[in-house]
Amino acid sequence: MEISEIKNHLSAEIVGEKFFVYDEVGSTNDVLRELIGDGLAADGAVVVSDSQTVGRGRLGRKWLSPGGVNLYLSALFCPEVSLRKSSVFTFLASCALVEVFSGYGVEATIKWPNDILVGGKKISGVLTELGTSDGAVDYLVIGIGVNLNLPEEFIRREMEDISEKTTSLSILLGEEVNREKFCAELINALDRFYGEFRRRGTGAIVDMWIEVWGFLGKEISVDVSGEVVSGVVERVDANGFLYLRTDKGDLRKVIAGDTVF
Ligand code: BT5
Repeated sequence: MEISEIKNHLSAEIVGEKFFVYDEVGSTNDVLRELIGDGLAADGAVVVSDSQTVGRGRLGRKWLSPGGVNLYLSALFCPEVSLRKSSVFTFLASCALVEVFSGYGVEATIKWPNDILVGGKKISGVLTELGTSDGAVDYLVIGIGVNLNLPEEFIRREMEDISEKTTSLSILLGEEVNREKFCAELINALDRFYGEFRRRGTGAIVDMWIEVWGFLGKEISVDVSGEVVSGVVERVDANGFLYLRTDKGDLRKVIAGDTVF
């Protein structure tokens, strides 16, 4: 990825003010954490890599990260936010992604908590990791993987078990995507939503997210550590926790899990 080409499209204030571009890393989240440890990364710092050898998802899952085709980005946020509310930053990234996809005429949807789908197929995922001390948030590292020019053949050949559930922007558009431009657009969108958070707090991000997510008042099923909880989404609180009314009439609070369809 060409750093100068990314900069050409940047209009962000804080996010991407400092950024680091690599050809290959283990995981951009780890590189950013090392830079933080070395005192080289401040609020808004961004790490981008052309490929990742050990890209990861949540709960030790793998994120397939072939070189030269996709976007692997980690952004550092040092907000005043409590531990309880930190998952709102996953929402912030999801809103930014949906907005950028819509600029390409692609209607993306959010699968709670961290997947971005188009036509039911995963195109992007968000991995939020925290740095804490004494129970308080020092920083958040938001890792984002986006399938940009991932070819159909790669998906068929290398992603057998999930090939039916995976897509990329180039497949949807039928043409190559300029990765640098997309990267800058995503940084710009993250910056705008971060500005919104700083002005109006987590509640504003949750409200926007609820709107984009679109499942308030609808029934969903969530896998919570192996137990599937189904119910109508009665509300989403300011921490981003879901409240599901089950058919037995109980109200179940869901903090973490995976949506199942
Ligand atoms: C995620 O986890 O979706 C978060 C992915 C975050 C990746 C970024 S890349 C930059 C930064 N550096 C990192 O090391 N990670 C972040 P999760 O919800 O746990 O989903 C993981 C699952 O998605 C896997 O188990 C596969 O089923 C599927 N998957 C793996 N690679 C994929 C890909 N390239 N495209 C679509 N689905 C994929």
